[in-house]
Order: sequence, then structure tokens, then C-alpha cells
Amino acid sequence: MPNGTGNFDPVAAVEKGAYWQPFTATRVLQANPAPRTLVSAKGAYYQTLDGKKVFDTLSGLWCTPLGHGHPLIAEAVKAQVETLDFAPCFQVTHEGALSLAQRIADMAPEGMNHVFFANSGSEAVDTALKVALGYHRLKGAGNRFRMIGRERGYHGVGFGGMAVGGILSNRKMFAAGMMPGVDHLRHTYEPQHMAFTRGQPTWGAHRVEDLERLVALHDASTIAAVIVEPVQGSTGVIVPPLGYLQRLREICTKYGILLIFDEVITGFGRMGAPFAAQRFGVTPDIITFAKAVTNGVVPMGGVIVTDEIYKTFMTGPKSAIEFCHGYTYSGHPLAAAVGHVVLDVMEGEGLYERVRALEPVLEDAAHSLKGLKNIADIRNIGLTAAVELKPAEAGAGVRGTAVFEEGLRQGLLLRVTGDIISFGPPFISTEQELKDMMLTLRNVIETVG
Ligand code: PXG
Ligand code: PLP
Repeated sequence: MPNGTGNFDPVAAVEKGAYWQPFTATRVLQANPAPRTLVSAKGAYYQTLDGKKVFDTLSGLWCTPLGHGHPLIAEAVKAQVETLDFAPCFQVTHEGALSLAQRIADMAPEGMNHVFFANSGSEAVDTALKVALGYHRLKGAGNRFRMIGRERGYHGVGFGGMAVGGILSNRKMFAAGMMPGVDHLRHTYEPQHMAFTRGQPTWGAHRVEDLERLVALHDASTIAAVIVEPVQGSTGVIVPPLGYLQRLREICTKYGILLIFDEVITGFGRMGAPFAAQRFGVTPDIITFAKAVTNGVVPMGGVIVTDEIYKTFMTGPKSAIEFCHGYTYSGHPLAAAVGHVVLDVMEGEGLYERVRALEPVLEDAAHSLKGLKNIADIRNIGLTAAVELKPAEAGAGVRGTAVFEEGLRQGLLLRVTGDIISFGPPFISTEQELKDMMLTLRNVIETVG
């Protein structure tokens, strides 16, 4: 049992608060912990402490597309612990990380053949920003220090990711710790021009010209990189307007600015292709990934870079370390073993194709809620969707919280941020499960009012 005595009481433990939880309204959790305490998971469902089986509408936190309790992953973890449970990644190497890096390079866009491992999306983002700074410095352009993020972007919670991120609540408490030299593009979400769009909006590509404005303000010779999520995930599935990412690539190329796609959510199949880069036909200089690479079972993140970037680092004295960066657990053997299983399953079971087949099913199911009271917008792309509620008179997020709680009662574990409900169901979901998910959501919204 968890405390070794056989009588651990999770409800009492939540109330005592020894476990201080990430991004949690702690006192809301403490008020009624049982429905929010997860005890087990199998396939696309969790079991809660109060005995409910709930559908996993966000694949954990966007990270478990193959579903829970996958037998091949369980086997691989056990075998790996018995063979090589840990291997230092500084100055020595091992087969699992070597071969997984090669497989990830093989599935990445052409010309992106080098993978640096981290353990989370936040670490991947920090790594990518440091690669960008190092690259320019090695090129003799150390004055390129600025990073450009985007409003409503989420790039994790490291000091770097926080600074390039564009979420007010994640920034204001830590304003004193902001990395210097960061600026932001405007976001592209304007509901009056795009509410209830299926797939990519036709309005908004011109917002990318913001980068020209920032170049005119700061000069390109001071800008290292632009970092964007191809689809903004955390702030509620904000889909790139048609042509936006293509134009972003053009402007970055024109000025020698590195383009970083943060694919922590969009990578590994969520867009019906290995990466969003391929789905949208735009190749960045750096891709960050995490989450689905190991189906959420063992933490792993990483960065994929172009041959040009890698080659630039492989200079200087032969005995010197080229990139003074890395984590104790980079390329962890367990994560690597699980990563191989994930790719075996994604490729072997044709899951990119399955996501493409499920996309219109989710799209139709989500958009069928249009016309329901208190819905402000519905949007979707790949196997993602968001249903945005109108805020209640009682305040922003009040209706969202009520929907979350009613969702649990009706069998859905929902991801609600403020009044936005985001969906990223498992790739193993059936068409019927996706339809049922939205039918249940309809009931939930009608119950809450
Ligand atoms: N970049 C992007 C684009 C992300 O979506 C991170 C970086 C940070 O990854 P880590 O592994 O450090 O959390 C993320 C994470 C949500 C949700 O509900 C999204 C994330 C994490 C938790 C919840 O949308 N994204
Ligand atoms: N803090 C201390 C004191 C350390 O010794 C280390 C790693 O050796 C770290 C932080 C970084 O830990 P990690 O490599 O797991 O990111």
C-alpha cells in the first residue's frame, strides 16, 4: 500500500496538503477530493476513487494517445530495468538512446537529423532556446540574443519558456525573473472573424507581419529565434490561419532568424502526421517534442535540429564539449525503451492514418454542439478540438468549473481552463466513443446551464 501500512487515506492526505500540486486550485481540490482522485487506468478510461469510470478526453495531459496500461509498454519497461536501468549520458552512450534518436530523425522533416534528449517539454524548450543562442554565437553573430514568442503561447514553465510564453497568469507573479530581450507576436484568435470554423481559419495570416514590425523595431541582427506552437494547445486549440506558418517561415529565412516549432502537443501523431511540420508543409529549424513520445509512461522530451545547426556545433577543439547543456536523465534507458514501443505501435497500427480518419468524426461531433446555449466557439484540427463557453455572470471560469465537475459525474474527465474545454482524445478511441463524448458533453452543458 502507498504508505506501507495498508490504511492510507488519500482524501485526508489531500486535505493535509503535503503534496503541493502543479497548476491546481488546491482549495477546490481539497473541498471534494474523491471524484478527482484517480486510482487506475486502462485503455481510454480512468477509474476514480468514488468508483466512476471516466473517459480520458485529453489523453492524460495530451500525452497518452495509445491509451493506458499498454501491455507492450509494460513488458518493455520490465525488460529494460533488467538489462540496463540507468546509463549516464555524459561522455558515454547506450543503444536505446542512439537508436531512438535515429528513428525520431527518420520520421522528422528532411534535413532534421539530430536529436537532443530532455525529460519534459519545459526542458526541451530551454534546450531549444540555448541551441539558438549557441548557434548564432558560433556563427559569429552573438548579438542575436532576442527571442520572439507569441501571445497565448505556452512553452512550459522554465525561466526561458515562461518568458517566451504568452499567458498572463503564468507570467505576472514571476515578472522579475523574465529573460531579457523577449518580444511577442500577436496571437491570431479573433472570434468575430473565425468563430465556429472547421479546421484552419481563412482570416488571420496577415498577423504574421508582426514579425516584420518587430524586425523594424529591434533589427534582425539582434533576433535569434521565433518560437511558436504550430497549433496553440494550452490556450484552447488555436488553429493557425491558412498561410500563416508558410509566411512565418519565409520571413524567418529572409532575416536569418531560426524558427522553432514547439511540437510538445502536436508532435507524434496528434495532427495525423509525425509532426505538425509535415501536416502544414513547413519545415522549421528546430522542433521540440515531449509527451506522446513515451505515451506519458516515462518522462521524456527533446529537440530535433537541422544538419546545419548540428554541423555548426561540431567545431572547435576536438577534446572540448561542444554544447555545455544536458540533464542527468537525458536519453534515459527506460524512456528510450518505451519510445521504441510507441513508434512500433504508431507505425505498425497505422495510427497517423487512424488520426486522419477520426479527425472528421471529432470535427462533426464537436460542431454538432453549435446552437447550444452558452457556447461561444467550437474549433478543431487533427485529433484536437475546443469548445469555448460563454463566461457565467458570476465570473470567468465559474461555468467551466461547473462543467468539469458535472463531467466527472457523467463519465468524462474534461480538461477545462477558464471557460474553454480542450479535447485531445486517445488515438485508440473508437468513432462511437468520440460521438458519445460530445453527446455527454451536450448533456453536461445542458445540466449546468
Ligand atoms: N510546450 C508546449 C507547446 C506545451 O504544450 C510544454 C511546452 C511544457 O511541457 P512540460 O512537459 O514541461 O509540461 C507544453 C505542456 C493543457 C496542458 O491542459 C498542456 C501542457 C501541459 C499540461 C497541461 O493544455 N503543455
Ligand atoms: N542541482 C544539483 C545540486 C545537481 O547536482 C544537479 C545535477 O547534477 C542538478 C541540480 C540538475 O539535475 P538534472 O540533471 O536532473 O536536471
